[in-house]
Amino acid sequence: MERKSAQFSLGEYQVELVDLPGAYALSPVTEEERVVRYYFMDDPPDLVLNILNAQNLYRGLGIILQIAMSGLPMLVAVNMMDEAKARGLELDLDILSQHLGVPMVGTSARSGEGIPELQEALYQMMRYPETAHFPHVSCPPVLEEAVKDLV
Ligand SMILES: Nc1nc2c(ncn2[C@@H]2O[C@H](COP(=O)(O)OP(=O)(O)OP(=O)(O)O)[C@@H](O)[C@H]2O)c(=O)[nH]1
Ligand SMILES: [Mg+2]
Repeated sequence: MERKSAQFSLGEYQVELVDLPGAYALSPVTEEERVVRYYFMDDPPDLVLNILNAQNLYRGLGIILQIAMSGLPMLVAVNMMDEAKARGLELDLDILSQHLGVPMVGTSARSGEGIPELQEALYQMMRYPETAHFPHVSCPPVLEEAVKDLV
């Protein structure tokens, strides 16, 4: 499985971008998931740029939560916005981002739309890493109560 990387500068930072295979979970079921999981464990990146497909955002929700809960800072790019719009899909990423507690930017890699905003969001997260926070995920009340008893 190929792992390509590229370098670019962003403001005062020199960034190494490593492209990992497409995965929808960190549970090592598929080969892609195994590669991503062990990459994150063995050599944790400073930041994860999680690129999802706007046409099938639901499928990406699981990995958003898994990466966020692993504690790695993450920026989500919702790509293929051009195709999604052409199909009449309307996505309110600001609302979704607020609900999940995870930063999200809409992009179209083909047209370049949203790429400056993505770069800006990336820069802000590198410049102010302390603003990275955990997602708003809660367990069912029964579990929340049980966990309270443990700590
Ligand atoms: N219309 C449109 N096509 C896109 C966009 N981004 C990528 N594509 C196309 O989608 C196809 C797949 O792109 P890849 O970059 O290989 O996707 P990937 O997610 O890395 O795929 P895997 O590594 O196999 O998981 C290519 O033909 C791209 O040109 C986009 O924003 N809009
Ligand atoms: Mg790829």
